[in-house]
Amino acid sequence: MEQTQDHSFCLSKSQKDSFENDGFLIIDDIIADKQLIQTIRERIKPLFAGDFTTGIFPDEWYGRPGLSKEDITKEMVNAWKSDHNIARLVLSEKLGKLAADLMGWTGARIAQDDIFWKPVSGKPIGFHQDQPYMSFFNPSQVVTVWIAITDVSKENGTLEYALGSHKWTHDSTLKDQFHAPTDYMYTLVNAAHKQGIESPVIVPVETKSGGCSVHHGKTYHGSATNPSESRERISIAIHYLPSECEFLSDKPAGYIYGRYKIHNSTTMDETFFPITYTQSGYRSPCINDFIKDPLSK
Ligand SMILES: O=C(O)CCC(=O)C(=O)O
Repeated sequence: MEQTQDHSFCLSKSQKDSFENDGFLIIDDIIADKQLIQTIRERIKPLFAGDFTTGIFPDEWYGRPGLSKEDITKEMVNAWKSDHNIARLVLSEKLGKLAADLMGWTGARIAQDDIFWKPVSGKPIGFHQDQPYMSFFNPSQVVTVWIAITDVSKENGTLEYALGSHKWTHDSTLKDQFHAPTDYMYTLVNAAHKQGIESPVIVPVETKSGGCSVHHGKTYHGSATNPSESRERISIAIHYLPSECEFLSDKPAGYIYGRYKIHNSTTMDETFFPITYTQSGYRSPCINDFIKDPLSK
């Protein structure tokens, strides 16, 4: 099977300019391997039921059958460790190159992945910036590639961006609700007002499955309740750091990342934070094992 590698992939100047001006970029059909997207779509339900084919549990798992409310947006973090099909998407060189090229980095490293499974009538995700969630690293830069696993549009609660908000000068904090807030635009509207903007321009990501959007770590984004009576929405976000990134030595690394910080060291071990693309051609050697089907060994 194809491994979502495409070394010829290149962004145009107008795509780079759009990202620079708007804080995001939507690209249709980024994943040529439609079979992989379909396989991942079929794996979502078993994954959330706890079927981890590699034997490794994800780092976060909200939306467990029988334990969680049915109408929240289910979320799973670092499922690439739990399922080799997710790994084949998340550890793709092409997506790493896309992230690095848009940010002007020499390479890209996985911070974490994040599955969002928004059922029919599924509750919103509050507007936020990604950067404050990843403030444990040096250099402190983040970019996210968000891949549509189902077709996505306003009709099924797609991701929304506040145009140009990556250039706003007031950064958010983490004190507002992420899952199912009463008003999913609350943080955004406050931030816009501080910036002197009455009504921020909101752009929904509309693309078919296999398309993607990429957003800067400072771009405000969130998503509404799924208004559809029949169409769930599934997407996988991949948060990237620059390949040379290290932990800050003087700051606790937080709830998930702290588990992987080696004592008295700032090194980010490539087993947990693989480098998926560098201009020199280097990729973390462990990737080849992660993308193999463990059941076929
Ligand atoms: O898919 C969503 O609704 C939220 C996505 C998100 O927060 C992200 O990609 O950083």
